[in-house]
Amino acid sequence: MQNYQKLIYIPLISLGLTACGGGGGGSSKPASSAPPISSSSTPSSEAPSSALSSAVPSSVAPSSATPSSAAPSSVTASSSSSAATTVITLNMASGWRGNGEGNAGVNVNSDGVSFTASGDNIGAVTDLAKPVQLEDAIVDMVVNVSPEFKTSGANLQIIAQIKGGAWAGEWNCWSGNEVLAASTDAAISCTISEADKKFNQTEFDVQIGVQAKGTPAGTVTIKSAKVTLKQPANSSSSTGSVYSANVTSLRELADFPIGAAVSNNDSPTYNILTNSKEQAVVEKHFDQMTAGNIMKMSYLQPTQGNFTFTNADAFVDYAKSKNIQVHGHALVWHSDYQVPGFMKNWTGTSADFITALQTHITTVVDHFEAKGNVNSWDVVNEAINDGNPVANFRTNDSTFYVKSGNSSLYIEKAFEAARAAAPAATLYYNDYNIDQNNAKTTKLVEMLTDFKARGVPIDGVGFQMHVFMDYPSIANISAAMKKVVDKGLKVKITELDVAVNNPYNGGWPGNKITSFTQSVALTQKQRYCEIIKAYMDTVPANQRGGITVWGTTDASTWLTTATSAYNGEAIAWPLLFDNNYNDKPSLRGFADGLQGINCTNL
Ligand code: 9MR
Repeated sequence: MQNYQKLIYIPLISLGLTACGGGGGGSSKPASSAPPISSSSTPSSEAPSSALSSAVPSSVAPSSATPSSAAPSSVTASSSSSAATTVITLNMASGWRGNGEGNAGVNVNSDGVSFTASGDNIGAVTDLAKPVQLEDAIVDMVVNVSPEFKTSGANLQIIAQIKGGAWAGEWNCWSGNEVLAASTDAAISCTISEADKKFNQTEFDVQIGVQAKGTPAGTVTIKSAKVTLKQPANSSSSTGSVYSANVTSLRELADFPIGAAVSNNDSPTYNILTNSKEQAVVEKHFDQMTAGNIMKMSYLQPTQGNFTFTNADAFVDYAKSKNIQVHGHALVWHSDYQVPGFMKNWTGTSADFITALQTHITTVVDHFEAKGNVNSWDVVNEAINDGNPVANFRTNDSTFYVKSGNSSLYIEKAFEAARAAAPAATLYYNDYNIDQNNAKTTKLVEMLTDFKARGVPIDGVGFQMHVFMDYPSIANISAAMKKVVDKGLKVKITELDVAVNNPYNGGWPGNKITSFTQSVALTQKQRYCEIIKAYMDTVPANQRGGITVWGTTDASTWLTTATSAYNGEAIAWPLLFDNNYNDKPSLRGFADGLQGINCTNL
């Protein structure tokens, strides 16, 4: 039996993952902070003017901090290749050097490579020998900072730089202090995708490392580091595919919202406010956006009473300017990473805790009601456990349950607060695996029956649907949706992606698909079509809340993180557009499903 839960929670929480490409941590960057600019490893005259700029001059002399000799001999890179990826594990025993003016150098010991974070841009780097094509490569590191570093409030920035030519650098990656815990391992990640394919070269070696940002103190230890190169050139998922789904506009094929989860500063690379390819795809095909991260609790109220709407406002304003609705996600979610510390550490009464929860909901919903185009909300996310054969509400793993006095009362209180603040908004309960028509679905229906009987204001159910090619069955997906339809509630597919690899189906990794071939792409097309068709066939028009995909390109999916079940390998290929924003066959499948066209793998 598949267990999707494993795939979501364990790593993200325990390692405090932050990823430049698709990860969540970057979004916690304090709104007032300067952007993550490198000035030490890039001569100051060529430093990009903002973190999101690709304005690296074409001709620049190397800085004194960067050795002019590109000899990479000190690095031992052990590579393992498959048809899909090459992973370079960096040697932590030698080859590293201090980087940045005034750097005291690195210490190498059994823990890894350490440096004293004595100032902004102080860090450690090592070399990768040419030829190495780093465009879209993912750099993953496990770092451990000292208590002084944590207390200093400084941040970390993974960097990469070509050691010659224009000395182009990747300066967009940002791991905010909030994702670091004193003396605790944290996984940080960066997708190298500085504009214009600067890293797609063979002439020069490349230096890779991490540096402190802000006014740091203490030490930083890099415990491990690896580089996962992009798909090989013959992969249809990473190269300029000649395929066209011939879909003019997905949203024009439906009279309900067609959405995508998008980022702003939580993923600088895929920032909807600055990435023109992301904008083009979103504006062409979607009329609803969900914030992948930045409307979660800790982003909006990091400390009690301090609401930080800047990033979310910019996101909503962009949507509004393009006539795109926003689906609010998520008012209440137990997952540790987005629960504000003041709630996790609550020592007051349960009644006061519920009041604090209501204050969060009321303040947030009021705020976006005033802006105008947030029309629906995931009010409570994932409150039901995965118990088998009997599911129940989450208990000890939910701050909300525990702090509400070991009670699920918080769920209905959340819905009541949301309804009071937004009488016309559509209010959803959102969860994963309920599409399996299993014990969790049964518990869901029990809750819906109870809520309806007692007048708790709920309008619909969000089926996340992070699914696989082979699981769950269309019959179970339809049956589960029908149970919600029969309650008179709306059904919304809120987070759809279809991973081509299923790590839970028993044969893994022996049956791992390592190359996104045309045949795989067409099978995925059929699967997308069948899922959308099941939705259209099962949910009556007036109960369709819409369909949202969880991301745009395969490059930005959450399923490629270092700590997901895919171990940082880009082998899920779960979305509608390839790494270069080209249409995939899955886009055609989605469109066919909306139009009732036969679902085929042709
Ligand atoms: O896609 C999101 C990823 O960037 C974050 O790191 C992660 C933790 O905050 O959340 C991901 O989105 C989740 C969504 O909010 C709720 N359902 C499961 C999604 C995938 O984990």
